[in-house]
Amino acid sequence: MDIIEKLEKNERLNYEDGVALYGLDLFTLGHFANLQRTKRWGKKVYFNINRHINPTNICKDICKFCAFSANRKNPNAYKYTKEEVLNIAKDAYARGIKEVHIVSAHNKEHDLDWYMGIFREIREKFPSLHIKAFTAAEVHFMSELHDLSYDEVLDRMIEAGVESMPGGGAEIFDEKVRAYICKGKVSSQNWLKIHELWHKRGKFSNATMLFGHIEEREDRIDHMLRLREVQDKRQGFNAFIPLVYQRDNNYLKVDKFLGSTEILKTIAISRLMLDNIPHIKAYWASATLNLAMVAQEFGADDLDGTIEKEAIQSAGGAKSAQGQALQDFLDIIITSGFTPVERDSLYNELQVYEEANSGAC
Ligand code: V47
Repeated sequence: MDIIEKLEKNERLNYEDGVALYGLDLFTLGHFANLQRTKRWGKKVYFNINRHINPTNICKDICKFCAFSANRKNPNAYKYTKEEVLNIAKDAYARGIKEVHIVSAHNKEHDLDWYMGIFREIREKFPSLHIKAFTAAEVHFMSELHDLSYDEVLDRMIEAGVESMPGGGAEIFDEKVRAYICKGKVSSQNWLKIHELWHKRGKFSNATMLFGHIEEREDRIDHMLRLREVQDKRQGFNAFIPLVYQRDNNYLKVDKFLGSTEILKTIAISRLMLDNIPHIKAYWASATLNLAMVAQEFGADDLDGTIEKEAIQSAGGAKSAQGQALQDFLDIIITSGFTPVERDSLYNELQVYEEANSGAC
């Protein structure tokens, strides 16, 4: 059966199909990805009102692609105090922010107790603020630092009030590429295992993929399929987030950068390959806001959120440092023909913004 026939019959796609999808033209891919997106979500596009907090950029690991961590190209090392993190959360809460997304570099001066103390205090003082925190790479780092099993670290997170896990640290699962771009970081197998253990506890998480550097198209399909296999077991991934590689201020030499077509194709293909992950996020901070708007036509149904302060993509050159003002965000979504839906961190709908109440023209 050829690939178009499989798409028309809505059959599950295998590795060879995934690679073959890249051979289709963008509009054919967009047509099929949009059918799937529309079948599930119609014209709705999800976002939340969130605040990213990155307590330190001092990291024991040296990932070649990372411009966020302090190094020779980024001499501005910082380390927040516990009070500083709590004040950011307090201020966010007072302004109606619903989620804090807390991820950090791997720094042994900020140990597990330090973070758990912060999470516990946020939980006690601001009980309606959802805590999305600790990537699988951080769980791995903490397990090595304290000689704890992954189970023990995850249980401590839950006990301290962490409600969901972000999808960072996945990068690219192919072992050869991974060894080149982020040697020493959590292995692919362990990244997947940590999320599986989290899902076993009835908890939800996200999954990212860093693309547009030295990986091949085949590696992206392999990455998606490894996630699909885990997802088949417990449906614990809420969203897949393809992160477009930002090229500035780092140690990964890449001559050829992705154009919009390849980015949109990859988003559309992820919608088609990941038939069991409900949400595909066009992360505007890495894809740019305008391309994220177009990506809504190519399978994406989620835009992350207003973010407020973005430190990782912007360190690599993205124009995302100040986040998005809510009204601007709503207006651009509505004028691009979609219905913004504010969601909570677990995708429960909080408010549907129809044109009438947005102020867009
Ligand atoms: O894991 C680092 C990536 C990730 C660069 O779960 C880079 O909802 C592009 O995971 N170019 C952290 N990307 C961000 C992340 C995330 C973001 C938004 C939402 C969620 C979620 C998760 O940023 C890292 C790494 O893959 N990253 N450097 C770079 N130069």
